[in-house]
Amino acid sequence: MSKILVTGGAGFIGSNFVRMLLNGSDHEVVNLDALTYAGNLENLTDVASNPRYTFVKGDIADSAQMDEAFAAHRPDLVVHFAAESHVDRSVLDATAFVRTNVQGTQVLLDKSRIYKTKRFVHVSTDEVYGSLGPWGFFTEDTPMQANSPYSASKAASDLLVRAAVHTHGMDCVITRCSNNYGPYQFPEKLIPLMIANALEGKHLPVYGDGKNVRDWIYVTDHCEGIRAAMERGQAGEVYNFGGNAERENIYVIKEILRLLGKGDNLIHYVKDRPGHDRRYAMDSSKARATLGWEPRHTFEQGLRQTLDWYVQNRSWWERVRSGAYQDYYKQQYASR
Ligand code: NAD
Ligand code: TDX
Repeated sequence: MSKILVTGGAGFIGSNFVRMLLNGSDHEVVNLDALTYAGNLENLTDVASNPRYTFVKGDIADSAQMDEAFAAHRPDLVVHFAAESHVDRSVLDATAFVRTNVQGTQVLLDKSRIYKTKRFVHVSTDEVYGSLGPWGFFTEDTPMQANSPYSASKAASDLLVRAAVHTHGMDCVITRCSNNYGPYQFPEKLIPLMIANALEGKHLPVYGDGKNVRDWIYVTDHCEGIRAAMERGQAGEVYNFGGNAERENIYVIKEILRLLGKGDNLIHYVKDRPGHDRRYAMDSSKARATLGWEPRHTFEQGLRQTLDWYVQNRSWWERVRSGAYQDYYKQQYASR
């Protein structure tokens, strides 16, 4: 049994990872999260009373706060999800992206070294590789050519992790994954936004010609990859994870409408995202061969499961859209 510090565990992928560890291992989990707009403790109500779970509110870019958290909890392992994660927000203002994704990662690396954490798992993204043409795949050796302020800040954090390995001999592993979807994804990202808008009869905004391609992976498949890298990855290595499910955005959107029994008249083409990457596609053969990992869900299975979840958990995303979810922390934790 290890004590695992999960940063960003109140977000989309982090909360799915925390749930997986609590339900499927005997590890202790300390969830450290600043509860920005993207952090939602309602993502974890089903596991929050587990005696192996602790929540700590903290900002990874605040060195004093992180010192306090590491001194109090002395984690064996750190799995680092916390980030500003939405490309559109980074186009409007990159300040928080540099602070959290770059500075915050360095603070965590420093504390992990000082407090002798055994392994640091850094959760990164395929977007650090830039954009592909119609053919080819990203491998772990593809040069980083980040195009958005978001992906540039993630690429900077990857390099800081690499530097910690080479300069300080730290045991770090970097994971890079393609586009996730599934339960508890904040409805600003493509799939949950389109589902929520369709269910409310609102327009579905398609950027540009709708023919940009993403490689979709169901969130628990990504979480299993991160766990495999944590347990069996080699220090200093990078592992790509993809869903083997390239789809044009317009296909995904039309499929959501079809499965919900809604008409294509809700589709609205809008101005393109500035610098919009055309295509991402991952070669995950290294993770398959060396970690024994593979995704369990086809896109069709995963999308159906995701649609069912958003239909059945309408109050979850309605509370997110109304802002009511931000009161939950005050009620549950602030008075303790
Ligand atoms: P998210 O935006 O849903 O969650 C981010 C979490 O980090 C939130 O709980 C937020 O409160 C927390 N956070 C933000 N700033 C913080 C700070 N300064 N201190 C502490 N906590 C802070 O993000 P996500 O989609 O779950 O992504 C998680 C990680 O996975 C990110 O590092 C992202 O780059 C990476 N990733 C995401 C995807 C994807 O498709 N969503 C794909 C590949 C990689
Ligand atoms: O309203 C929309 N309309 C639209 O056409 C939105 C929100 C998106 N899009 C397009 C843009 C992209 O081509 O859909 C595609 C997916 O967009 P996002 O959900 O914003 O994801 P993306 O920009 O691809 O980045 C995601 O995958 C990699 C995550 O947000 C990142 O955190 C992750 O690193």
